[in-house]
Amino acid sequence: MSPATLDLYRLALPLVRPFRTSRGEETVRDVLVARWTGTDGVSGWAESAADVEPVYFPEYIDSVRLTIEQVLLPRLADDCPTTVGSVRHTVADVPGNPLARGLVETAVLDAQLRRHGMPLVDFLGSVRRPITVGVSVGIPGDLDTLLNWVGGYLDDGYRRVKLKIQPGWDLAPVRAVREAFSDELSLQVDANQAYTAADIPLLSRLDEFGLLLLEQPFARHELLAHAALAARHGTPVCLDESVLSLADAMTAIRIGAADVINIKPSRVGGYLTAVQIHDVCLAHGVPVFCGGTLEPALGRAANLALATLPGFTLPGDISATSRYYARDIGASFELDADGCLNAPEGPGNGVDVDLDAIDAFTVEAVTYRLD
Ligand code: NPG
Repeated sequence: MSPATLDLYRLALPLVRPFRTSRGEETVRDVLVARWTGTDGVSGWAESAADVEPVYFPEYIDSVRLTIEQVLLPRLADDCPTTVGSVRHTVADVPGNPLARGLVETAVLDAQLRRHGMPLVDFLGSVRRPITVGVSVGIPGDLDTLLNWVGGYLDDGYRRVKLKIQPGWDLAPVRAVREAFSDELSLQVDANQAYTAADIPLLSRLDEFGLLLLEQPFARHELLAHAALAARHGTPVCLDESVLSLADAMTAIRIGAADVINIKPSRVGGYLTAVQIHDVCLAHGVPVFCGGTLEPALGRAANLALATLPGFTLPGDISATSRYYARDIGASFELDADGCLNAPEGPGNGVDVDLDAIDAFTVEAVTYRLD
């Protein structure tokens, strides 16, 4: 038996179009990919949602790598895990760091499932079904460009549109999109924490546009401000960045800070916690949708599997590969005639990783041996 190994690849994937939010602009997506190979030689793959800098998550690519190297792997080396459950158990004493823990957990889970020939959907206790997906539209330079982009995405078959907003780019773009397209268009907005409680009167004016939801208007710790906004019973308030754990989700629901929760598995520490949050939300009648971070194939596939669970009643931020990438690290996902995507059918996340693409996009790689 050879020792288990963990390969970390830092990829730089060119985006087909710059993606701008209230937090900044990306033209290339840097993605940390992990390959866990167990002592039996079976590999599992996962992607991290970490960014280059801590602009969105408190963790970032280098901090995730260091946490794995200095904190998680030394713990795992003593008792080399073969299941996601044993990873969780072994690193249970590590507080926070959901992105680092989630990356390792998800790679080990993928290896575990591939070893047993089990698709992630089956492991999650769900059934494969077509997932209605939405598109997230970055902030363009002007309204005409926005209308062109939205029109193009609707022609592509997307059934729900999410507009990024920020102070100075809020009422006008939403009004323009509402006026240009049908009232039936499912529309939601995401502020990525760009407002403060003093903006509640302004944000209340979004009510007239019949939005599905307003996502994360305030800073992540401002749960009371979100609760105050939600108490108005206007546009439903959705939390994203505020929810880094199951406890965060439970607190938010308890104090009325979340009418909806965006579940991003990598943000909350992996798919097991994502399922727990889903279950709590379902029990409390809080709808959820699967969030996205411009995932390449691995994350996209696994998120589609997660989104088959029954509480995911809102379209996810899981668009077709071509929305972001001309070339991916696995087969592309394209919308079907109903504007849906399907999780692949194979074991684990179901993606056949294109090693040539990994090679082509890798800017840095490191291998750790657990012996
Ligand atoms: O379609 O994958 C997607 C992107 C959806 O807008 C989206 N993601 O704030 O939720 C967000 C945003 C994001 C992108 C967050 C990259 C973090 C990193």
